[in-house]
Amino acid sequence: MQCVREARRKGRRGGFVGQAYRELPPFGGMPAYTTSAMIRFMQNRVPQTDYNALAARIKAWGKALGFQAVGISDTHLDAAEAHLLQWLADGHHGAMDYMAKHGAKRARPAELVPGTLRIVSVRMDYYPQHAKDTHEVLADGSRAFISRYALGRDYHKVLRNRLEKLARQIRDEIECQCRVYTDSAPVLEVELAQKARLGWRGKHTLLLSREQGSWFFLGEIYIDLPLPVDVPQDNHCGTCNACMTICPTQAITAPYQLDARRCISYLTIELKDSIPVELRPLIGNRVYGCDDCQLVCPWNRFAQKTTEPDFAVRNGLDDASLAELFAWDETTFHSRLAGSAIHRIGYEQWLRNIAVALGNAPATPEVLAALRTRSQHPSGLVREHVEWALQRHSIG
Ligand code: B12
Ligand code: SF4
Ligand code: SF4
Repeated sequence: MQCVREARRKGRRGGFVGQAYRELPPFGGMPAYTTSAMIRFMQNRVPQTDYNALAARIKAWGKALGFQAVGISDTHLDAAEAHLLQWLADGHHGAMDYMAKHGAKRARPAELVPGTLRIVSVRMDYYPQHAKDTHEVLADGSRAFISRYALGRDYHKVLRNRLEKLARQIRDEIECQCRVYTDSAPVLEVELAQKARLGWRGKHTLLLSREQGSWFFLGEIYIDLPLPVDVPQDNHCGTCNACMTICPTQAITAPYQLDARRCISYLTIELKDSIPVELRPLIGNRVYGCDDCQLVCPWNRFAQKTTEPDFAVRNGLDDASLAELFAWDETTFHSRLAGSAIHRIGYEQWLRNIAVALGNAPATPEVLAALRTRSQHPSGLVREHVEWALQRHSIG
C-alpha cells in the first residue's frame, strides 16, 4: 500500500500523465488490482508510460492484423446492465441459459477479469466476396438461405487467433494482463464496441458503422492498463425503422429491443428442441440464421466485402438446394461442415431446420420426395418436423 501512496504522491507533483493518475487506487480502499498492475506500480513504471502513444500503437497493430477498426472503452456499463437484467426478467433469452447464468457479471468486466481497467474492442468484416445474391436465394423457396456470416470458416477461431496475436504484441511492449474474447464469455460485446467508437447500436440491436454497415464480427481484449478511452459515435438511425418492419417474425419488439424467442437466428441456431409451430411458416427458407434486418438497412449499402480467405464461401453453401442438403448423411454433414460455425448445431438440428424450410417450399415432386426419405428418421425431433412439413403440403 505504501508504494501506491508514494506513486500517488508523485502523481500530484506532476510525475504522471493525467490518465494514469486517475486510475490509481483510492486511499480508502484497494480495488482488485492484478499482480501485473501492482508490479508496474512497484517498479514505478507507470510514470514512464505514454499511454496515448501506446493506444495509438495498439490500434495500428490491430489494423495490421486485419481488424478494420480498433477502439478503447472503460468498464462502466450501468445503463446496459439495467436493460440486460430487464431482458432476462422478461424471459427474452428463451432457452439460452448461458445468458442468464452469469447475471450482472456480463455487464461488469472487472468481475469477469479482476483488475480490468479498459477493453480494447475490434471489428472484422465478414460479408464474403462472390456469394450468390441474397435476394435471389431468399426469393427461391427451393433453395437454402444461410446467414452471410456462416458461409466460410468459423469466425470464433479466426478472430481468437488474431486477438491472441494482438495481445502478445501488447505484452511484448509492456507488462500487463490481457484476456481475449469473441462471443466466448459473458461479455456485452455490442455495448463495449459502441463505447469504443466502433459504431452505434442500430434499432435491430446490432452495431453498425457508416463505413461498413453491420456486416462485421466483434472481439475484445480485457486489459489492466489505464489507456485513454474513445468517445462514442452519434446514432445515425434517425427516423428509419426498416429493420423492425421487415423482420419476418416481428422479433424486434421496440427500438433496441429484441425478443430472441421470436428471432429466426435463435430458432435455427440456439433452440435445440421443437420450433414453435406458429413460427415455422415465417422462417421461409432460412436454414441457419437470418440476415433480413441487416439486408434492409440503408447503411449496409456502404459495406465493403471482406478479403479474408477464411470467410470465403465454402461448399457452395450460398446457393444450395434444400433437397440436396437434406440428402446429406451424417458423415457428409461432418466432413462438409468441419471448421464451420454451422457444425456446432449438429446433424439432427440441421435436418430439423431443413425440414421446416422444405415445408415452406413449393410442393414440387423433388421437395416431397426429399421429405418422404426422412419420415422414418430415428430422431423424434426430425420426424416431427418432417410430419409437419408433409401436412403443410397436405400430405400426412
Ligand atoms: C445472445 C446473442 C444472440 C441472440 C440474441 C440477440 C440479442 N440482440 O440479444 C440471437 C441468437 C437472437 C442472436 C442473433 C444474431 N446475432 Co448474436 N449474439 C448474441 C450474444 C452472444 C449476446 C448478445 C447479448 O448480450 N444480448 C443481451 C441483450 C440484453 O442485449 P441486446 O439485445 O443487445 O440489448 C441491449 C441494448 O439493446 C440495450 N437496450 C435494451 N433495451 C433498450 C431500450 C432502450 C430504450 C435503449 C436505448 C437500449 C436498450 O441494452 C441491452 C444491453 O446492452 C452476442 C455476443 C456477445 N457476447 O455480446 C452475439 C452478437 C451480438 N451476435 C452477432 C450476430 C452477427 C448475430 C446475427 C446477425 C447472426 C445471424 N445472422 O443470424 C443475429 C442478429 C439478430 C439481431 N437482430 O440481434 C454479433 C453482432 C455483430 C454486430 N455487428 O453487432 C455478436 C456481437 C457476436 C460477435 N462476436 O460478433 N444473437
Ligand atoms: S435476424 Fe431475422 S428474425 Fe432476427 S431480428 Fe433480424 S430480421 Fe428478425
Ligand atoms: S434499418 Fe434503419 S433503424 Fe434499423 S439499424 Fe438500419 S438505419 Fe437503424
